[in-house]
Amino acid sequence: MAAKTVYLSLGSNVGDREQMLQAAIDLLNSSQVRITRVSSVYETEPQEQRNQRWFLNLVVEAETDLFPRQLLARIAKIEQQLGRRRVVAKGPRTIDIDILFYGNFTVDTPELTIPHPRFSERRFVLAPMVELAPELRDPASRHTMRDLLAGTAGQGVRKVEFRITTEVCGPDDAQTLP
Ligand code: PH2
Ligand code: MG
Ligand code: MG
Repeated sequence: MAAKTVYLSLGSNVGDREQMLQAAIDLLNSSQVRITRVSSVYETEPQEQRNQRWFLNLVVEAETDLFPRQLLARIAKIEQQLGRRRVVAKGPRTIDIDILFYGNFTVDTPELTIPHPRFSERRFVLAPMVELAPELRDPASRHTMRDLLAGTAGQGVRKVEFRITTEVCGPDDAQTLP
């Protein structure tokens, strides 16, 4: 099977949030998940479960040969390595890695739903997504990321200076982000 382009949402609101995002990206970037681009880092108001610390969020674009369930298993392992404990649903976490898109595919099983079921309501997902792929269309609704972002005004989201450093895998060779 040809490699698929995937978009993942990362978030942290416990401990050293920058360091958690950096560590998660370092663990993700491997022969089977090749990170191609990383958005800016955003500090974001907690959604849904609102009484908790603000998050740092970003989105990565990657190429992968893994099937969706294999990718999910890889992600669960990384979350565990970084000390994730499932205590409160949607509550504080050292790291959360969610699959937003997997090529143009949709997946709907008890373990996994792609596109992510709540991405279109979340400015903390759409602001970094628009940076990477403004014209990408949700394979279900066919709306672009840019159009969906406009529907989430009012949720606190601001870009922060912190920059992730990673080996990004270009079409031919690897390069280091500035
Ligand atoms: N994740 C949630 C619930 N709420 N809010 C923000 N700002 N960022 C998140 O990553 C987040 C959230 C459940 O995964
Ligand atoms: Mg999540
Ligand atoms: Mg999750």
